[in-house]
Amino acid sequence: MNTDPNARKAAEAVDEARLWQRQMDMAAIGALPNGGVNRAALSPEDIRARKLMIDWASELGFEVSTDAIANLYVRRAGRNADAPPVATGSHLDSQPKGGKFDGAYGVVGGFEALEAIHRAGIETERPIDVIAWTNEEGGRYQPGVMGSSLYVGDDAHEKMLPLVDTDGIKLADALADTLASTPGLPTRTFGAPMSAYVEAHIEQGPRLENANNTIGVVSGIQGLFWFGVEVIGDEAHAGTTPLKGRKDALKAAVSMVAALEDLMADETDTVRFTVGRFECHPGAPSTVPGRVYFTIDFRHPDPAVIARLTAGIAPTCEANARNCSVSVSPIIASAPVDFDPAVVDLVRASASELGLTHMDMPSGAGHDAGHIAGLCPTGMIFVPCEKGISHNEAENATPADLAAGSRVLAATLVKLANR
Ligand code: HGY
Ligand code: MN
Ligand code: MN
Repeated sequence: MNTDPNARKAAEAVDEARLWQRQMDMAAIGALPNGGVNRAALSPEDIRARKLMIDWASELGFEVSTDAIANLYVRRAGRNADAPPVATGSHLDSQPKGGKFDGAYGVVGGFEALEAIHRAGIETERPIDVIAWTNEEGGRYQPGVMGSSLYVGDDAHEKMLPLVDTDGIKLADALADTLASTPGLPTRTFGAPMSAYVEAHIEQGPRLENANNTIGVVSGIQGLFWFGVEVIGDEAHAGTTPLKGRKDALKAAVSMVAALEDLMADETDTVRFTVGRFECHPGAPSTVPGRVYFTIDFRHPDPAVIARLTAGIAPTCEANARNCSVSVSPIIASAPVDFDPAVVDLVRASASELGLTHMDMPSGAGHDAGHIAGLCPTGMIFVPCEKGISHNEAENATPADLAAGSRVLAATLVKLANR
C-alpha cells in the first residue's frame, strides 16, 4: 500500500473464517429449505437480522444509531468526531426466494472490514460507518432502494407510509414495529453529509467468474425503471358470455406483454426487460378476469435508448388494451450512474496493491450506491458469485472471494478516512 501503510495492515487483519461464520449466521435468519433466504423488509426476520448486527457492534464498542425509515448505522469513531464519515454497507432485506449473499455481503463484509481496521488498532481521521439500508429489494413494499433514496433527499417518506403489502400490512405499522425493536437507539437525520461511500456486493452476473477475476472495480450502474400496469375489464360468466364484446383483462394484458417484448427486442442483448409480478383477479376458473396488475422492470446503460423505450411503454399498452382500460404508473426511475473516478481509482489501486486479479466493469444490478452517488463520491467493489446466479436460492460465493472483497474494502476505507 504505497499510499498508506495502514491500508495494508487493515486488509491483512480481515479474517476469512470470521467473515464466513457471520455470513452463515446472518443466512440462518429467514433461511429457506433450498439454501436461500426470505428476509422481507421490516419483517420479523429483518428485525432479527438488525439485532444480530447490533450485537456484533456492541461487542466491539461501536456506536449504533437509526433513522425515521430504520436505516441502521454502526460507527467506529475517528479522531475528528465532527468530520463527515466515510461509509460502507448495503441491505439485509432479500428477495422472497433470495440468496444468502445479495446485500448481506455488503453489510457483513463491510462490518468485517470495520472490525479488521479496529483490531489492527488503526486510527482514522474520519469516523467510518457500516450501514444496513432499509428495503433495497422492494419485494414487499415498492419502490425498492427506499432507505437510501430517502436518506439522500427523496421527499416521498410521507407518501410511502400508507403503502400496504400483499397481506394488507401497512409499511407504517411494520416500520413502527421495527423501530420499537431497537428501543433507545440514537436517531440520525436524513441527508447528513458523508465524505465517501464504498459498497461491496456480489456481482450477480457471470463476468468476473468467466474472466477468472476476483475483484470487480465498478464504474457505475445502468439505468433502472419500474412501472406498474393496471388493466381493467369486466368480470363475466365464462360459460354464458360470448367472446365477442368481452372485456377480458387477462387477454389484453397478455397481448400488452407480447407487444412490449417486440418493443424491447434488442439483438445486442443489452436491454433488460422483465415482467416479475403478474396478478390476475379474481383468479377464478369460471370468471372472466376483470383486473390484471403487472410490473415492468426495464434497464439499460444508454440514456438515448432509455428515453426512446420508456416513452414507448404506455402507448404500447394502450394500443393493446382491446376494450379494456389501462393505466401505466412509474414506480422507480433511476438514471444511469457513473461512480466517482477518484474512488474507482482507489478501489482499483487497493486491489492491485493486494495482488488481486481485477477488472473494471459496470453494474447490471441496482444498488443503494446508486442513490448515495448523488450525495458524495461513491464506488463499489464486486466479488464473483457462482455462475453469476442471484435472486435465486442457489446463489453462492466462496469464503476466499468474500474475504478478498473485504480486504480491498478495508484498505480503501482507511485511505478514504484519512483523506
Ligand atoms: O434488482 C436489483 O437490481 C437489485 O438486486 N435489487
Ligand atoms: Mn443487492
Ligand atoms: Mn437484489
